[in-house]
This record gives sequence, structure tokens and C-alpha cells, in this order.
Amino acid sequence: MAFTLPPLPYATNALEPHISRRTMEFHHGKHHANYVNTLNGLIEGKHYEKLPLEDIVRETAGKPEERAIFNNAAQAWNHTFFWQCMQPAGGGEPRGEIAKGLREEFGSYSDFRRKFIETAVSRFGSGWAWLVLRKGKLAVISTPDASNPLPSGETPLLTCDVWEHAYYLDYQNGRKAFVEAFLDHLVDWDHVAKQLIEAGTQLERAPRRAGAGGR
Ligand code: MN3
Repeated sequence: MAFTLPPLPYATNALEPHISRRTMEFHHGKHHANYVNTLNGLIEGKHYEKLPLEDIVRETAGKPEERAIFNNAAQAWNHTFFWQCMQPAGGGEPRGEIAKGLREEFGSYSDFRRKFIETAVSRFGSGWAWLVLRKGKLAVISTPDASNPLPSGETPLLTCDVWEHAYYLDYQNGRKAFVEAFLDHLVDWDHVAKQLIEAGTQLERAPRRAGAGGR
């Protein structure tokens, strides 16, 4: 069974002015579609055809001979997840369990925001910035190229695509401005909270420390 390109969860112009219709048309309609189509060609006649996308990613990670399959499977997965991480008029400080978790792990929402932006901007070349659940705690990480947190057993909660194709038409070389717009205007925190619930993990409460946010 071949994989199909999932439709966007909103209209191509729904994220304007932060992400233009033109960017979405290329990013979803060309880049994401191409990863799905290429993957289908690469796995034709192989046992991977019977596996869910996540399992293909986990099984091919770190295997040089399966690199092309890994790259296209991971990129197909990453993009579907990325679209779900955004909504029109989203972003800003979340509420609920995730807000508490961010405060406990990073000190405050603005400390989390600073760390996410710094991590996304300092990723050299192409890749992804993530908020993940790692052993019951929130962590901000980045991954190169197609790589994602699935093979290491971390639970992806939020991601931002920092490949140039994600922002170049709208922000040119301004990756920081793009990531700021993503956090301030686009993040769907309900989606993030849902990942946390589906992981079935209660966030571990950090031990109380003197001086909140001290590292
Ligand atoms: Mn992309």
C-alpha cells in the first residue's frame, strides 16, 4: 500500500501573513509530496510497504544502505507532524499541563521561547527544531537534515522546519524572524498537549530548587 500525501489541516492561505500561500503551495504541494512519492518508489516490493511510516523511520535509522528510504520516510513524517503543529491565530504562551511543564523545565515560557529560537537558529544547514518528551521531562533539541527524535525513543511534541525552503520565500535568510513568527502566531498548543496525553506520561515534577530557573 502506497503512502499518500495527507491534506493540509487548513487552507494554503490560512497561515498568512506569517507563512504565505505561495510557501505552503511549494512546501506541501512540491516538497512534502516529493518525499512521499520518492518513498513509495524506494519501498516498492520491499517489506517496508507493510509498515507504518514511524516503523520505517525507526528501522532504517542509522543504516547507511537504507539512507534514502530513511531520509524520505522521516521527511514525510516530519512534514505531516509540522503541519499539525500549526494553526491560524495560534502561538503565544500555552495553558495547562504543558505550560506548567515549560515553566518547571525552562524557568518560564519566555526562557523556553528563547531556548527554542536559539536552538533553531544555531542548527547549521538544514534540519528541525523540536520540543520533545525525554524520560518524563521536556527538552528542546534540533536534528540535522531529515533526522527526527523517533529512533532515540523521545516523544516529539512540537517541531519547526528550519530548512530554507520553509521560510526563504517569506523571510529570505531571516530564519530567526520565521521561528519567532512560528512561536508567537502559529503554534497549536492543543496539538502539543494531545501528544503529551497520548504518550501517557505524566510530566515528572522537577525537585524544588532554590531560585526558580536556576541551572
Ligand atoms: Mn520542509
